[in-house]
Amino acid sequence: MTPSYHVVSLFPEMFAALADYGVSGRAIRNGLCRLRLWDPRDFTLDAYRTVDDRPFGGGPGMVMLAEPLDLALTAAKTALRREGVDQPRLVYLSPQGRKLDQALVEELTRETALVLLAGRYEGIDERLFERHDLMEVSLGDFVVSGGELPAMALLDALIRLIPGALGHEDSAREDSFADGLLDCPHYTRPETYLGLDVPAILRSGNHASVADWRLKQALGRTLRRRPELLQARSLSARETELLDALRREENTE
Ligand code: 9WO
Repeated sequence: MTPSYHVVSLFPEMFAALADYGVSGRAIRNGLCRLRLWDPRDFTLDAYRTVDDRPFGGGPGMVMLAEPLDLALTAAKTALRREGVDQPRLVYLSPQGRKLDQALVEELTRETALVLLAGRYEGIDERLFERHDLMEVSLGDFVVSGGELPAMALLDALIRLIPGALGHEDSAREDSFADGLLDCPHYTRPETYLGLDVPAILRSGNHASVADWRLKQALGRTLRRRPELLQARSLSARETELLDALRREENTE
C-alpha cells in the first residue's frame, strides 16, 4: 500500500523543500508515497483567521489555538478514512518527545499513513493531547522555531526507506545506523588530493579486505565517538576481534 503522509502546518509552502528536491522529491513525483498539507488557518471560523492567542497565566509568546488544529487534524483523519485508513498514527514534533532514532524511523515506515503536526510559537494548547492520540517525537535536545523542519527531516528519513526511493537498492541497507554502527570514511577521485592519498586498501580490488577495513573503521569511530551504541549492540566474533585489535592499538599509541 502506498504510504500517505499528511502534515498540519501554518507554512505548507515550506514542504516544497521536501516535495521538489532530491530523493524525497523523486519518490513523491513517482507516486511511491503521497504528501498532503493541511493549513490550520483554513479551519479558522473568525474573520481574522486567528490561529494563536496569549498564554493563560501570562508570559511571553503565543500558543496555537486548539480549535483550528483540532479541525485540521480531524480533516486529515477524515480524508484518510475515505482511503481506507482507520486509525492513523499522529505525530507531534517537539523537544518534549521520544528521541527519534533509526529503529523508530523503521517502525514508522511500516505505517501506511501518518499525520504529522508541526507547531509554531511557544507550542500548542495542551487540550489537543486529550482530543487526539499524539505521539511526541523529538529529533534531539535543541529548539528550532517550528516543527516544519523536524517534520521534513522525519519524512525524508521515512521516504528514503520506501522500496524504489533510492536508485541503488542496497544504499539504505548499508546506511550509517542500518547496522547500529557509525559510517566508515568515504573517498572518491582523485587518488591523491593536495598530497593526501586514498588508503591503499580501497584501491587493492580485494573486496574482502575492503569490507574488513570498512567494518574496522566503523567500529573504531563508534568506539571513539559513540561508545554507548556499542553497548546497545551485540557483536559478531569478527567484530569482537577487530574491536580488541583497535583497543590494543589505542593503548600502544
Ligand atoms: C519556544 C519557547 C520560547 C520561550 C520559552 C520556551 C520555549 N519553548 C519553545 C518551543 O518549544 N517552541 C516550539 C517550537 C513549539 C513546538 C514547535 N517548535 C519546535 C519543535 N521547536 N523545536 C522543535 C523540535 C521538534 C523536534 N525535534 C527537535 C526540535
